[in-house]
Parts: sequence; structure tokens; C-alpha cells
Amino acid sequence: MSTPYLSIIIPTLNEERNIGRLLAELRTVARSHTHETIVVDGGRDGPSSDNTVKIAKKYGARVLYDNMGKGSALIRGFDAAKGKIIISMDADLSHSPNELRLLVSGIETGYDICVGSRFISGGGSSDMPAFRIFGNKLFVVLVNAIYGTSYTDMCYGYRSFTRKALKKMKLSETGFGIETEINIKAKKANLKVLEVPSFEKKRVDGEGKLRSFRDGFVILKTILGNVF
Ligand SMILES: Nc1nc2c(ncn2[C@@H]2O[C@H](COP(=O)(O)OP(=O)(O)O)[C@@H](O)[C@H]2O)c(=O)[nH]1
Ligand SMILES: [Mg+2]
Repeated sequence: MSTPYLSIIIPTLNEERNIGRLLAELRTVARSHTHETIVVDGGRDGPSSDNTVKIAKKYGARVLYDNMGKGSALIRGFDAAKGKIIISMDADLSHSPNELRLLVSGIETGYDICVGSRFISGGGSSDMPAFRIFGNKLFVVLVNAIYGTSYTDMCYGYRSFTRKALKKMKLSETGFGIETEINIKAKKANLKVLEVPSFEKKRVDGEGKLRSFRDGFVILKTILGNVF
């Protein structure tokens, strides 16, 4: 395949009831661009134990494997991506394929990274209990105070990147600290970051894998571990 315009990277762990619909919808939205879709499957206990991989392949996605966590899966996908613009998104139908256009336009306008935000006008969430909103806000305040940034959201995975931006950041977070690491390293690398509104819908099927306390602690470690 010649260089695609878009690479869409989707980490998956047991998403058989969501991934087919997502890939079908993406195909329609992304059809005006050459694109590749890379599903990076598996968690610490091995590959998805359901039909996620089979369905992803049926819909034409390239499937890679990873066994360390969401962050590690994303980094693996970023490394394999051949597109000019690289998109990260979740498999659980929380992220609307239609909003991809906003993320693509931001890069076309000249930004290095576009991050979806649920907390600017036009954004929102129906998949976030109050304590998670509180935790996210706490991380936003901490990162902005320590790193001199002005983010409104921290732990949201619907984003777009230039290849160069991904190379510059040298990402290494294996788990749910990955978005926070990106926010911090983007600033450290002097990258131009644009927040675009995004509405997070309720996960359609299955269980969320994020565990608020365990992963909150991981995110805190990410914030403090990048100071020096
Ligand atoms: N490859 C991989 N994907 C994961 C892992 N944990 C979560 N994901 C995927 O990452 C995306 C976001 O995870 P989700 O559980 O919905 O997190 P939440 O929306 O923050 O509650 C989904 O597509 C998951 O299938 C993991 O350990 N490995
Ligand atoms: Mg989710």
C-alpha cells in the first residue's frame, strides 16, 4: 500500500460487540481519504478472549498484538502506522467517527496534535461518573500548574497527531497514563496542541477496563515522574 493519508489506531480488549460497528462506521467517514486501520489487541492476560480479532480482520483492519496495557498498545500502533495523520480512538463506540473530521482538520490547519476535550463548549460526556470528573479535574489542575499548560481535559483518548510529533515525544507509558504523558511531553517538546470539543458517548457494550483508583494512581505517577 502506498502511504495512506490517515492511520487510525484502536486498542482493544474484549470488544467483540463494538468493534465491527465502529469499523463499519469509520469506513464510511474516512472513505474520502486513503486510510489504514490498525487494531492493537490484548492485555496483561493475553489476547482478547472473545471474537474481537476475528471481527476486526473481517472488517479489513490490520491486527497487531500487545500484552502490556492500553498505552503500550497505542505506542505499538503508532510505531507501525504509515499515515501522514495518525488518529487514536477507543473501540467501545464512545468516540463518534464523525468527529474524526475535526481532528483531521486541526492537523491540516497546522497543529501538531489535536486532543479531544469533553470540557470545552461543544464537548461533554455521558460515560463519566462524578468521581471520575473530579479525578480528571484534579489531574488537569496539577498538570497545568506544574507544566504551565492550559488543558481542560486530561484522560481522553480521541486524538490526532503528525508523525513528527509522535517521534519527538518518545512515549513510554504502558497503561492509562498514556494520555497524560502525551499532554506533558507535547508541552516539553514545544508542540502546537489544539483542543477540540468531543462528546463521549456511553460505552455500547461490555465493561470499561479502567479502574479508577489503580489507574488514578498510575496517572499521578505519570504527572510527578515527568517533572525532571
Ligand atoms: N490493547 C489493549 N486495549 C485496552 C486495554 N485496556 C483497555 N483497552 C482499550 O482501550 C479503550 C478504552 O478503554 P475503556 O476500558 O473503555 O476505558 P474507559 O473508557 O476509560 O473506561 C477500549 O478500546 C479498550 O478496549 C489493554 O490492556 N490493552
Ligand atoms: Mg470507554
